[in-house]
Amino acid sequence: EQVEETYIMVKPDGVQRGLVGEIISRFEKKGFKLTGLKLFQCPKELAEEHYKDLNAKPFFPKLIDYITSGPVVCMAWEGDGVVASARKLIGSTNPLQAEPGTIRGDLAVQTGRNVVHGSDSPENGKREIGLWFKDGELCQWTPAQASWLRE
Ligand code: YYY
Ligand code: MG
Repeated sequence: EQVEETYIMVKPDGVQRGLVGEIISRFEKKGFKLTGLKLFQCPKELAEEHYKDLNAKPFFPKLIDYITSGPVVCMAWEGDGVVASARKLIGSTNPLQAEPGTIRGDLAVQTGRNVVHGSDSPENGKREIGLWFKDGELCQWTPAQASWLRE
């Protein structure tokens, strides 16, 4: 059985606002496994490929400017149901509609500055990890706490 994986990214506003540790710790504490992590200045072409499904939207140019406006923190996380669970931890796209307790609900106020990205399907999780990470940048390892998280 294939383990599910998701691509999570702290966007430039999250990095500038000093929220990197806070955001990583939400996924770490939940019990998912980190398999990739780097600080990265995203080139425009990669941002456009990542968000290609949105390229006809009126906000697309601003979205690309935003994502490339400073370093992002790229992460790969794996675990059972990690894609949907991470989306719940992140909260709604519009931070004003995101529930308290979620990352966007607690830490952001505008859709255009919503601090974090999470893949929306297992297929996109794989696709996005493949886009943002090179071979050799991901680690396969067994966390010491594994047997205390899952029976
Ligand atoms: O997956 P998620 O990030 O929650 O939302 P998407 O619908 O995939 O949109 C990606 C990204 O685009 C969103 O996080 C902010 C931006 N955006 C926007 O600036 N204005 C909108 N009306 C919708 C999305
Ligand atoms: Mg999305």
